[in-house]
Amino acid sequence: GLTPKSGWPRAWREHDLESSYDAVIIGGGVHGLATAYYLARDHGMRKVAVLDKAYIGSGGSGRNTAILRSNYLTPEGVRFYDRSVKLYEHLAADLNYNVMFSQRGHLTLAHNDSSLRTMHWRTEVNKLQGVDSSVIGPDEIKKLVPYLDTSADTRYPILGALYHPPGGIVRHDAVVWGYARGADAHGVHIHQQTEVTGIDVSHGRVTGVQTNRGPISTPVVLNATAGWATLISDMAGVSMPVQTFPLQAAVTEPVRPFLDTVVVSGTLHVYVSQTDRGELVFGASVDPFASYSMRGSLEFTEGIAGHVLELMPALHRMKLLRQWAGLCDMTPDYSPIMGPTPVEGFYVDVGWGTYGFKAGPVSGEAMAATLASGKPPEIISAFGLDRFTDGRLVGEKGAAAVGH
Ligand code: PYC
Repeated sequence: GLTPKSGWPRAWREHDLESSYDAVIIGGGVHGLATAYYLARDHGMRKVAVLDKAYIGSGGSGRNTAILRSNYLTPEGVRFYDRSVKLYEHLAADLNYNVMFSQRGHLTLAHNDSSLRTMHWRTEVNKLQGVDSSVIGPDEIKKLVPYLDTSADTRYPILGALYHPPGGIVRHDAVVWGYARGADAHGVHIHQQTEVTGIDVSHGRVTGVQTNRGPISTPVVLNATAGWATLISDMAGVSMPVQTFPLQAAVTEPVRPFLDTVVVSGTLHVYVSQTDRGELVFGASVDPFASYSMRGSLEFTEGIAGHVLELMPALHRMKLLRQWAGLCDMTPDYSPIMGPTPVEGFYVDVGWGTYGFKAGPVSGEAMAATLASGKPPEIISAFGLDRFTDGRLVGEKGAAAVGH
């Protein structure tokens, strides 16, 4: 039988807060932890602190529906997310931590001609970037997901789907814990329960941060928060074109495995996948009003249940186990904001809307390179804050999960 084992090493250690660090990363989600990991591993910067006002993975990294994919609409977006999928493919080996990435395929259903047109558009952009996507018809969809109602006389008939075989799901907590353990092993200090209350700026450059545990002096600060992106950036005097909305999700009781692809319907504002435990995970688009609330609502539950049943009527007896919400920082073009800001030494990795978790590895890799050299690498050059003043938006609305 199982006997408790004593003397296991802690996956990451606790440290006293030092009075200075070479870099301070605000936000202990997958983005902040991955940045710290790659900074220490690839750039030799080890005097790095990751601060989280709660516990690591308590924000968007622990609240998302763990879907990975790279079937975006813009070439910049496809290249970026494809790098993330590739990093995820090797993450378990890199971190020596089982992140349970299951590349089970991802279907985005089209219920009308304009959606189908967008799916064709995405397919062509994906293929040009070397990403595996194609448009398939109802018969092929039915073979992949026998429980889907593909008959022509439903209220929202399925005309076709964007099929993306490399997409899938991952165990999101494992990704957070794996990066935390890896960063710790490279000397990074992870400080939980450490809230940033101010950012010190002198003569246009960052000099430190104030926290509930005391001040830290540092020449480099990264805002890697979600939900608090604007509040943290405001502390440095940098305003962000971001509005924060809750996004709700839910899981059912576990049932035997029957759904081995991810199914998304933009028209019905719903996505569904089945975990290795057998639970169905459902998510919707963001709530229709800006808010910092993370409470669930009956309206969401009713809406999602109705929409799931439009797709898979056979699920009508399943019970929901629980629901929750996370905060999504939406930008005007549905792409993130990554890179330097007008305040020297103050960097951002924010504006992750409903698509941040899947970008954790590539963001960590790219932000680590940015923090180490002061210059964003090519893969994130399109996502700079200055695009909003220069009018170079990267419009991803047509591929950003479900309709917003
Ligand atoms: O972008 O794939 C996505 C997604 C799934 C859930 C929320 N966003």
